[in-house]
Amino acid sequence: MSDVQEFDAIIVGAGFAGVHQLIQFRKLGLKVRLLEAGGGLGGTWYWNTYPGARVDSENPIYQFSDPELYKDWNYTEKFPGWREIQQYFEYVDKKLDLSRDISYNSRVVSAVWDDATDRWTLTTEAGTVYRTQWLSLCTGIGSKYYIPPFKGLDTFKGEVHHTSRWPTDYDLKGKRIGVIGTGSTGVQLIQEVAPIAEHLTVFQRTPNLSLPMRQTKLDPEEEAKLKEYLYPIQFGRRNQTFSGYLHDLDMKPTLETTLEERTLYYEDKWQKGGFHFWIGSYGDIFFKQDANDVAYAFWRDKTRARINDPEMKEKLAPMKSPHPFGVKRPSLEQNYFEVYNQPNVDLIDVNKTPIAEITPDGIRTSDGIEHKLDALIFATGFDMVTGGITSIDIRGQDDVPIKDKWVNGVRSYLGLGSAKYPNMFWIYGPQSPAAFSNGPSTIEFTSEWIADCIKHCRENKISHIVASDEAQNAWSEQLQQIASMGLWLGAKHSWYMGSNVEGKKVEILQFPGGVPMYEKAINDSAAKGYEGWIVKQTTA
Ligand code: NA7
Repeated sequence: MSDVQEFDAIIVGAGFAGVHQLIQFRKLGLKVRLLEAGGGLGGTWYWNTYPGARVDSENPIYQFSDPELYKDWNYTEKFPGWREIQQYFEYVDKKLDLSRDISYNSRVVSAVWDDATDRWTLTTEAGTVYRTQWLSLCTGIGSKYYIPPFKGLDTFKGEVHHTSRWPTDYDLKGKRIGVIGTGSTGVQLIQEVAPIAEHLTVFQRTPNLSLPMRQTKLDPEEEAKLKEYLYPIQFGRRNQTFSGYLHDLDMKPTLETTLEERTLYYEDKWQKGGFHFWIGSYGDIFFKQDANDVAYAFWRDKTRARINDPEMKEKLAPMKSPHPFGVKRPSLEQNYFEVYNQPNVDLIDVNKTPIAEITPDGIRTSDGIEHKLDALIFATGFDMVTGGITSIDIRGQDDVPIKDKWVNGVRSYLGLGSAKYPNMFWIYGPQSPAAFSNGPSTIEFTSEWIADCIKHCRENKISHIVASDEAQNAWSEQLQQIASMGLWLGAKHSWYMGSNVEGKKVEILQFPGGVPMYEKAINDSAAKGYEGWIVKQTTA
């Protein structure tokens, strides 16, 4: 056992959550190690380097709220691209010397709990073994990429890439490119590929009800002034809005407004850009179909006006909504719809002509047409929300892998941990608000909650803490109950519901009650002496 490395706490994953958790654990004085599968910091932003990859959360709030960090950092754009976000992480690393506590290229493959010693044993792909009392999983919601099982995939002679494993030196210029998928990733990529490809063929299953981003350059001098008086207020507001943004849902019922009133209102949201029209607008679109229809009609008419060809209009922005607006994540676009006015771009609706097989030279659709390609790009997403956790062989008190436990549905208490897996927490994962919120908003207070919990345990000689079965059942039921009031099931394929991955249990994967309700729930549990958690007291 001599080459087992011992720590008080181990963090898995070095994105926003892992970095924040590392900072918190250092403050507690824990002997901590962060294990990261990639070769650098950034999590999502380390892996997703495909052309056009950028964040949909707007700044200044897509960064840590610590003034010591934001005072010397300036994003150049309201919605920065992947490279700039990587640079942000490099800046934070330099400032806080994070990397001395991080092992890169260390993919954790198993975590096994021992009740006798109250320790986790972790093993990496390379065979390195760690032991720790506390385990924080910061594996993110999109770390396990997904390629659907298409017939003939292995036969394709050209280049094949999934967007989250992008070779940054790969030149798409002058090639015949096929893109499968029009989620957030597909939309961003397609905008970049269309102007340089000889030909672009997009295979679409569900049109993306994408919203105008309205990208803006940020002026450092102007930002310096705002940092003085506005940033602190903005970072405070982050936790008070439904989705952790600066804008909030408006609970005025859509249909209690006059046509003039809501047209002006919608127009204002539309011009502001970003997610204003979605989660900064009338909130009843999430549970009332008639309200939703009104929002969809506004989106549809705006969008159709940008597309020339009538058939293309119908494919991209159909007269009848493909699903309730906003119950599937819209992307933010800059010129996405204009791309389809280009003569070198084709859009294949795979509902009408499904992909029959991938051939050595391209993709054959069910109508017998072979779409010839030099490169095939999968923008087909991820085993979202749960995949980062279930791809590790995690065994708790009953030795059952968590991935087996969750086959029939995720079980967690407070979206923080699961019964039978003591001293193991996660941030921004299943049954937390996760991507129903601006990442750093939820991440910061959750990470602080975990650090406070560990502090409480250490001060009270508690060697382990674990969710009770009753508490987690109640939490999971509450989650499904809130979700059942909404229109979520109206989208046939959606990672919000796990229905993007074949065979995955269909259920709401994230807490749909909003950031303030979530923060209150986790704080209430702590304030009531960690209600819903079972503790083991040490005798020493
Ligand atoms: P998404 O949003 O899951 O998008 C994946 C896309 O791939 C989507 O358009 C899917 O169609 C499409 N897809 C998946 N399987 C198939 C098959 N079998 N045939 C055709 N098309 C398919 O992943 P992204 O990477 O774009 O975004 C993930 C999140 O990361 C994003 O929302 C941000 O929060 C960050 P579908 O729409 O399911 O019909």
